[in-house]
Formats: sequence, structure tokens, C-alpha cells
Amino acid sequence: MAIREKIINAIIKGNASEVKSLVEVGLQLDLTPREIIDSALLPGIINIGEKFKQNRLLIPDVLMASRAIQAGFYTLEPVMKETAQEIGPKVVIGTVAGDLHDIGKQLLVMMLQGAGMKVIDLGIDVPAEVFVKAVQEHHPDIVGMSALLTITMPALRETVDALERENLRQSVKVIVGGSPVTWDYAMGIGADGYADSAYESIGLIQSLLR
Ligand code: B1M
Repeated sequence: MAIREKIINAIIKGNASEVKSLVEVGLQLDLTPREIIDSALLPGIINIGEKFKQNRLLIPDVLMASRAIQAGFYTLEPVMKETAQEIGPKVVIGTVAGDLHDIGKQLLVMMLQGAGMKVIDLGIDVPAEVFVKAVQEHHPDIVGMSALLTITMPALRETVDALERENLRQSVKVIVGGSPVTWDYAMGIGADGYADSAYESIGLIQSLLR
């Protein structure tokens, strides 16, 4: 069985230590982090997402699979950081209040770091006040927010409004993303940009700061 299938199977089984070892093997076989992400880690979580949607998996199974995919990301992180220079823009990132989804945001953090950006990751379930405080403290060029649930999308607007209230809105560009979010929604809440994927957000940030 090819390494990518082995990684996908280990994700489906929720076996974090096996995913970690297989990702290490992938790197030894000269696969790039991006090849491992695109051909194994993301297909693994998409497979889990489909089964979850069809009620063929329970939340604990999804949680185990998520931990397994995160183990894969953590294994790749140092390799991606090695080539990064951190001379690019400063980006504050978080998943909005009420939302615990971490994987897409984590991928975004890794991609941006890989592209040489300095990333301050506020984590998940981040209230608007915490984004505001981070902007006051770190003076970033970009604030990036992720929302994965329809019910947490309003928190994107609340954060944009909070930045406006604190007179910080003009000092940063705000970008948003996450599967239920669209470009139209982003424009409607007063964000500066929307990216469909972590990869796209690199180009988006570069074009917003040009
Ligand atoms: Co949740 N969940 N979940 N879940 N979960 C979804 C999102 C859902 C679509 C599943 C479904 O029903 N089909 C659904 C949301 C429906 C909706 O509201 N539209 C859902 C639900 C309902 C729930 C709960 C409410 C379930 C429950 O309790 N009954 C609950 C909510 C908890 C909470 O947040 N308060 C819940 C819980 C969980 C787990 C904890 C079990 C787990 C998360 C674990 C973790 O993250 N540590 C989980 C998971 C794993 C999923 C699915 C299966 C996978 C999400 C994921 O990681 N995708 C998901 C189904 C699915 O997506 N197919 C689902 C992979 C990731 C790489 O993609 O995050 O979309 P994504 O990121 C993409 C892009 O969106 C983009 O870049 C990434 C790719 O390059 N992107 C950005 C993301 N953020 C960006 C920001 C940007 C730019 C791009 O700029 C700033």
C-alpha cells in the first residue's frame, strides 16, 4: 500500500502515533510537506467529514481522527518553519467565539508561516475582545478569522465591529474564511478579503498589502 493510503487509513482509525510515524516516513521518501498535506492529510479529513455527514461516525470518532491529522500537521510544522524567514507581514489569526474547529486554522497558520509571515495564533473560541487586544498589543498587518459553523458566522461581523469601535479597523486588513463563509458574506460584514483555502490566503494577503 502506498504511503498516502496508509496515512489516510491511520487517520480513519484515529491513530495519531501511526500518522506521525507515517508522515516521518513520507518525509524520508522525499515527499514535500505540501504533497503530504494534499495527498494524505486533507483527503483523510474529507473522508471523515463525509462519514460524519452521513451519520456513519460519532463525534468521538471525528475527534480521534482530528487528533490524528493534527499529529500529522505537528510533524510537518518544523520542516515548514525551517525554510520560513519570518520577514513578511504580521498576521493575527483565530477561530471565532463559540467555534472549536481547529484544523483549517492550523493549516492556515502553517501555510502562512511557510510563506515567511509572522503568525500570532490566538487559538479557537476567540472572543472579539481578544482579537481587539491582540491588535493593540501586536500591531499586525492582517487579522484572519475562521468560522466553520453557520451559527458562529455572526461572530465574524461582531469582531469587525469591535475593531471599528476601538478605532483599529483602519490599521489592519481583515480576512475571513471557513467552509460556510463566502466572498459575498465577507464583503457584507465589512471584511477586506475572503479566501477559499489556506493556500489562497497567501496570495490574498500579498495582494491586500501591495
Ligand atoms: Co464539526 N461540523 N461540529 N467537528 N466538523 C462541521 C464543520 C460540519 C460541516 C459537519 C456536518 O454536519 N457536515 C458541521 C457544521 C454545519 C454548519 O454549521 N454549517 C459541524 C457541526 C454541526 C459540529 C457540531 C455542532 C457537532 C455537534 O456537536 N453536534 C460541533 C460544534 C463544536 C463547536 O465548534 N462549538 C462540531 C464538533 C466537531 C469536532 C470537535 C468533533 C471536530 C473538530 C476538531 C478540531 O478541529 N480539533 C469536527 C470536525 C473535524 C468537523 C469536520 C468533519 C471537518 C472540519 C475540518 O477540519 N475540515 C466538518 C465537516 C467537513 O468540513 N466536511 C465539521 C478540514 C479543514 C482543512 O477544512 O476547516 O474548512 P476547513 O478549512 C479550509 C477552508 O475552509 C479554509 O482553509 C482550509 C483549507 O485550506 N479556511 C480559511 C478555513 N479558515 C480560513 C480562514 C481564512 C482563509 C481560509 O482566512 C482567515
